[in-house]
Formats: sequence, structure tokens, C-alpha cells
Amino acid sequence: MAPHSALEEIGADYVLTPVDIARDRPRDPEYLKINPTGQVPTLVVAEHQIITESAAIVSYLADRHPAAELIPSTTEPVRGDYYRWLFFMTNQLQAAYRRYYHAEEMTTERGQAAAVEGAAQEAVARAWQQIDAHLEAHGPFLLGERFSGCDLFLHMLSRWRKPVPDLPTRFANVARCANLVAERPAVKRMLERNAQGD
Ligand SMILES: N[C@@H](CCC(=O)N[C@@H](CS)C(=O)NCC(=O)O)C(=O)O
Repeated sequence: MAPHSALEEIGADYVLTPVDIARDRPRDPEYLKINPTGQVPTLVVAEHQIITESAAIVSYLADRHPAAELIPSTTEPVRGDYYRWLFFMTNQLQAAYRRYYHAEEMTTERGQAAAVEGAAQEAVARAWQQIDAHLEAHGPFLLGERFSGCDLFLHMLSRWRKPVPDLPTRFANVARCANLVAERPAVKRMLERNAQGD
């Protein structure tokens, strides 16, 4: 959702290609050639220019299309805040979500997955708490008054509701930021295309 929103934000001409990521089916060998993790998403810019990792794709698109103002320029101090929050969300929050949704990957001990899942659920809530406190003091967006690609990431992760079902009431500043992002025409177009299964 975040890279797809970024494509819409920059007004790119793009084609979406669905990838089967069902756990019980082998990955398409052709897809593994462009993304050896077998995960989505992958951005194919040209035959020999392939980018994986959603945060990298968002940042690449943002850098290549400065007019869309998705990322502060390298000369602005706030560029550091962009890195800070994007890396926090990928390294801490998204990683905790991964442990929650794929607890069985995180232990070789049979029967331990439930304990891993419980700890991951707490880690997800802890990371949201830290983001919420930052937004309370410095919001409404992660970079203050300025919307950026970081907020596209926040919006995406805030929709992964299962570990924190009460996110909108428990983390009101996160919910406010996510709602502001959801109002953006580009994000609405992304949601519509996803709803259509496009
Ligand atoms: N670090 C990767 C993680 C991507 C990821 O976890 N994708 C999930 C879907 S949201 C996936 O492909 N899951 C299937 C699998 O892991 O096999 C990124 O941010 O692009």
C-alpha cells in the first residue's frame, strides 16, 4: 500500500501485477528471479533496474520525483527525521508485525510460537506508543506540519489491525495522522484500485 500510494502521489504511469503469496503454495520461479525473498512488493523500473523493500521503493520514488514533495531534500535537516521515522517503522514496528503474523518462523521450538506471538503483540503496541507520543508533541504528521512518504508508511501499518484492534482509540494521534493520509486523493485512488482487486 505505501509504495502503491507513492506511485499515485508522483502521478506515475504504472502497471500492477498480482503475485501469489499464499503460504501453502510454492512461489513462482519467475518472480523469485526478480525478488529472491518471494515477498511483495517489487518495483520493476526497467529490465535491469529492480527495487525491493517497500521503504526503499517509497524513498526511491520520492527522490526521483522531488516535485511531489514526499521527502525533504538532502540539504534540509528534517531529512534526518524522515530517515529516523521510516527506519523506526521498518526496523522496529514492521519487524514486530512480522514476528506477530509469522511467529512460527521465529522459533525452532515446537509449541513456542504462541509465546513469540504474545511478545510480538506487546512490541507492536510499544512501537505505536512511541510514535503516538512523538505525534502528540510534534504532529500532526511524522515530520510535523509537513506530509511525507513516512506518513504513507504509517497509514499502511496502521491498517494492520489484528495485533492492536483498539489502535484508533488507544493511539489517537496515530489515528489522526492515518486519517489525514487517507483523505489524500492519491491514497484514495490506491485504496479504490485495491478494493477492485486491480
Ligand atoms: N521488508 C519487506 C517485507 C515485505 C512483506 O513482509 N511482504 C508480505 C506481504 S505484506 C509478504 O510478501 N508475505 C509473504 C511472505 O513473507 O512469504 C518490505 O517491506 O517490502
